Amino acid sequence: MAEEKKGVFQRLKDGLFKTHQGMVSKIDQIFSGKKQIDDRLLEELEEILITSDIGVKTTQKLLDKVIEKVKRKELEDADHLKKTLQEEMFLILRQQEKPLDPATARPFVIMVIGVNGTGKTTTISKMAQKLKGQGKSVLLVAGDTFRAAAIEQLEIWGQRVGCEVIKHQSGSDPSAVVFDALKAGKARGSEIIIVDTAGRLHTKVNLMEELKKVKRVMAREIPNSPHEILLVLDATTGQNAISQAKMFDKELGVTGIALTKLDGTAKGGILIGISDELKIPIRYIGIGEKADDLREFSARDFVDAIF
Ligand SMILES: Nc1nc2c(ncn2[C@@H]2O[C@H](COP(=O)(O)OP(=O)(O)O)[C@@H](O)[C@H]2O)c(=O)[nH]1
Ligand SMILES: [Mg+2]
Repeated sequence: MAEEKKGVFQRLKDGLFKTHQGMVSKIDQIFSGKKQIDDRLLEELEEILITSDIGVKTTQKLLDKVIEKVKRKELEDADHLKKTLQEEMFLILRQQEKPLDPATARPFVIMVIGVNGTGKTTTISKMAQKLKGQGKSVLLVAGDTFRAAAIEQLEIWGQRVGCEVIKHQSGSDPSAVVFDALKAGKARGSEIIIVDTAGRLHTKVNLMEELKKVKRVMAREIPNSPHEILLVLDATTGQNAISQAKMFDKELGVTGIALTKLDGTAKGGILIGISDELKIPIRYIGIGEKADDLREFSARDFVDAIF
């Protein structure tokens, strides 16, 4: 068990290695050979935090804590400063550590939204695999009717994971397939229904109107649903992810975030910026393409893996 646990944490560390290098290794570098924490060093630290995509406001917040401690002569060396940063980042992240609890309704309806390519469909299949593994009955809904390939992709995943997929033809109205799926889910007594959606942004207005309609149909068919509006964001898109989140939240109301592709970027600090600026629960993080690479978000594990 201990061995297994170590393996799981090691995978997280590997997945976040680029961010470790881009942030913590660089902090080590500015300290090498220096004894004192002075203004110049703090400036260099600020630059590292900002280039890690933590965001200007959150970086300032972190620096203020450091400066406060320097003034009180509580910070003597690099290790101490790193420990302080680690704990302050943890405190920010911990506020958004709120795992999804699908046991609060049956069926529990999850509407997954986000821009094309952020990882919606793969995140859905990873979630389905996890939930199936916990013995839950899961129904998948091919609500991205805009592209034939998107329906096919979900079907293949459904077969692989062993979940039924409700679909219509490509080009059809997504709220129609959602209507059918919710009826089917109720009839079958499904515990969880996960709905994929389109993310084409070049027709932004239409997309938002379409998603609002899907949401209305859900609420009509199953009161209080969707129980979760999960926004999928791609960590490699940096500050763009924050503006996407603001836009989707304004239009639809986002109740949870999955941040994917943290393995592909040195700027994983974006997660700290997202937590601090958006105040939306972080449900999952993605650190690779395998099913196990979708992790329930743990603030402690995240900061420990980075540092
Ligand atoms: N490296 C990496 N790739 C990911 C992750 N999540 C998704 N992807 C990849 O991102 C690409 C787009 O994913 P997809 O689910 O089709 O995006 P969608 O358009 O939002 O449905 C695929 O090649 C996925 O394998 C992740 O956490 N890490
Ligand atoms: Mg997709």
